[in-house]
Amino acid sequence: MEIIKVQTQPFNGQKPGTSGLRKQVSIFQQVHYLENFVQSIFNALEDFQGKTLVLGGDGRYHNRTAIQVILKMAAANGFGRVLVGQGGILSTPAASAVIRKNKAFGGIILSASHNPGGPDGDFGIKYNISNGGPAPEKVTDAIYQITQDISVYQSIETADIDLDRLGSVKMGDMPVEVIDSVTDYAELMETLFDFERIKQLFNSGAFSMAFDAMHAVTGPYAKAILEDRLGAGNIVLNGEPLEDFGKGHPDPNLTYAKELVDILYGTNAPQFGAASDGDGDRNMILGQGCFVTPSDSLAVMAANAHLVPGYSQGIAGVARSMPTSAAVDRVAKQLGIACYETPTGWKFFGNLLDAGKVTLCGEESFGTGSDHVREKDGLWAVLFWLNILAVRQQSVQQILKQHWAQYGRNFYSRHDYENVDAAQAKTLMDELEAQFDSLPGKTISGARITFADNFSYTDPVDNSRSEKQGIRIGFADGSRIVFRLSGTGTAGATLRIYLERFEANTDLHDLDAQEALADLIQIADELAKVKHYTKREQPSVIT
Ligand code: VG1
Ligand code: CO
Repeated sequence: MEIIKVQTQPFNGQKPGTSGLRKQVSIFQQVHYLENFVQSIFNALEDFQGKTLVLGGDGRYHNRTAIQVILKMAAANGFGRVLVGQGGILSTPAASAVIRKNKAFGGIILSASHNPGGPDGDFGIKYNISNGGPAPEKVTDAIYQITQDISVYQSIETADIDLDRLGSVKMGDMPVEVIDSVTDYAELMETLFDFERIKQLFNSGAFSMAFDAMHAVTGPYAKAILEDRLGAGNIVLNGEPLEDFGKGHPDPNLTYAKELVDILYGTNAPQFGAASDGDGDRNMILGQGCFVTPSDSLAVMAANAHLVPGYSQGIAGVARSMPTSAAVDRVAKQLGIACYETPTGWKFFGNLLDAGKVTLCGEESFGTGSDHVREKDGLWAVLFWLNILAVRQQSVQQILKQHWAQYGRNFYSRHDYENVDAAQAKTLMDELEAQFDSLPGKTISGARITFADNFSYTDPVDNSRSEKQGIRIGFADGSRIVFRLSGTGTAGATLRIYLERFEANTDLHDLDAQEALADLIQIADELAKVKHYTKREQPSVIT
């Protein structure tokens, strides 16, 4: 095997964001762009010679091309073997499961998750470490440093391999195993959930569901698990993964998963609805005419974990990202377990999970997961809910209402202003920070501010510190407004405003969230001059 060394020059801006490096496809298609980043990953790692790398992606445009490039570079750089998903496909949680099961050195996941795909869409790449989780900041920082003065990468000249044929082949001298994308993952799910009971639920004749794969990666997984193993019937919509996701935006929320939302809110709606995102790590949970916010979903899961075989021994603790509502905190308190608050992004849960400090974790951005892998996991969340529904024999709405009655309701909403002017968005954030000293004690529209800060986090396991993770404004009644700029977008800036208010009074729990939060929405605009700086009258997406 002849290793070729290719001269190259650094590209600006190869800085991993909240979850890997995400850019427009056209940027990734520049000569050497992908190669530079991949070589920088390898250069940042130590002692991987002869070891196993896992490789796969969400099947979006450029996935197959990138996989062949990475296989050749992995061979040239001395990996012992690569496990690659058939057709280049591995959902993000499945990749995490495969890394863990095979005790691989790490994995490369090709995805821009919920961002649109296709030649005009986005592409992305991220590195996961041996625990199956996203590389922590010290690794992604090292990768970025290396991208800034890289001058050579290594590859081999050889024919592409057939990604569609299962089995072992060679890339140069390095064995490549094309593995079934679903098997390892589906087997793991069977160890966690009561498949027999869920099967009975589907067979009862009184229960049906709809699952929207949004033409993204979870189609094959949902068909194999829900339809084939659990006998759910023909319930998967948009189940064929397409390179451009059928020109859709594979983000499972009330705006982009409208087809599914219409079904669940329509006549003859099924009892349960769910959707997942581009790479299969997000989930949206719906009941008949009812939407479960991801923050509530995490809380309901924690409160009902004892009903699910994989968690019936009890959960060690829970964690949520800072902007996620405190609904799960209330459950943790009642269970007498710890609750951790981390910055946005799944990489911050890894240490807590590895140390056994938490079992369940989640983010308001439609992500929930547990210690079974080190990524958030869309289908896992759907199965968790199905298991709860099968045991409790109640509707989604009944479960949610009873939950609120017991714990109170954290009214919650996120307002996104997508693709606004980046400089204006930065000014908005800077001006908010400039007000920090004067805000505590101030009353706006009848609400008294008690604190204003920019969230920072010290990891309780390795003591690493992360600063400036989002501006928080807290009020005397416990309400919160959080302002953050997205770290996954590729065009302009995306401003996220997170709103939360606690309501103990059961009589008020049926209010619409936007109504219940109307005062806070108004205050957010006043404080940050949102309309002025975004030049928008309305958010682009409300969840
Ligand atoms: C968003 C979400 C964050 C999530 C991240 C990756 O990041 O807010 O909670 O972890 O996407 O999710 P940001 O920086 O744009 O707010 V995924 O499904 O896109 O990998
Ligand atoms: Co995702």
